[in-house]
Amino acid sequence: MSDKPVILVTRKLPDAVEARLLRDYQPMLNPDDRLYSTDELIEMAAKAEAILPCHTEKFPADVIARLPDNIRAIANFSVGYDHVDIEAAKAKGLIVTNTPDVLSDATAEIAILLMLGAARRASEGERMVRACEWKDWSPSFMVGTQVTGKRFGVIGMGRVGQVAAERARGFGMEIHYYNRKRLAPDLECGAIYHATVDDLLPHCDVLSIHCPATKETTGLINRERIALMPDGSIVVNTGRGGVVVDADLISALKSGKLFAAGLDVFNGEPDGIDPQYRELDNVFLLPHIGSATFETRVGMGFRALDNLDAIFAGKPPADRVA
Ligand code: 8YV
Repeated sequence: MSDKPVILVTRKLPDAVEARLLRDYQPMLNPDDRLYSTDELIEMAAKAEAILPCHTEKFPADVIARLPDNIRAIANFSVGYDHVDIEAAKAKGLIVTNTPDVLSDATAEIAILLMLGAARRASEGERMVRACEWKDWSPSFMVGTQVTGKRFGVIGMGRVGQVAAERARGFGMEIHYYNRKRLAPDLECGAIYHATVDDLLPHCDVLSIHCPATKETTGLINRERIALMPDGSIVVNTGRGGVVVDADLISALKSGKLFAAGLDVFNGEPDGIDPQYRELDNVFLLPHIGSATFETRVGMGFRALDNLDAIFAGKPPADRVA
């Protein structure tokens, strides 16, 4: 019998990642990529020493409490770890890691796609062409708003926020940001810092949300804060749906206070997203694909494995969050 650690891998991962898992561990793979129930997870965890989950598997306090004691670590295949109750994990002595850096470029690309899609009415136009409803052209046809030279506001100037800002600079946009801590000048690259979200919002022609979902950021973008944004501005969200109050965003999109929104993440995703989003013309919607590139998915898997390698070598993993 092999003495390699047994790892419960909850979803189908890229071939290169599974090959490395098979070389260095005894992985419990999920070739059919079936979404496991919590009971199944707990049952399978009885045979494993660590779990390598995605954000699709939830570990609130009661699930953490039910994990068998043989589980030493949760090595997430995600940068966000709001699906894990970190305090409960710490209390149980679990090591929890995430996968930062490797998905910053891919997620920033999607933020820019959402910005452009929202500003230039891409969803509406695409649907029109597909439905054979494009009948005419006129100077007032499908007119959107230009982002070049406008202001790009970032909430959460971490790794993804910084890359998104860099890409937005390519459109001659002026960068404004809010972050819990002001960045050093070499990372700021001339971006204008605002000490509070409320101070930032009046300067955002485009607001791009990159902060994690925490108790503090839940419902951050609500009616009162949207009111602080310039009329006709745009909201982009590649962070987490929970940062936005859907009813308030939808009402601002309906009233015209906001020109449009570009959203990759949602409260209640995938099945429970607010159905009103589907009815609005001025939203550009994507199904949580911020990190969905071949390169990045391999990078995320390798990063999760680097963390597991460290843990099983008795060393501190680089990306420990608990
Ligand atoms: C991932 C993400 O695809 O890494 C994150 O936090 O939101 C996504 O880009 C997903 O979480 C994988 O588990």
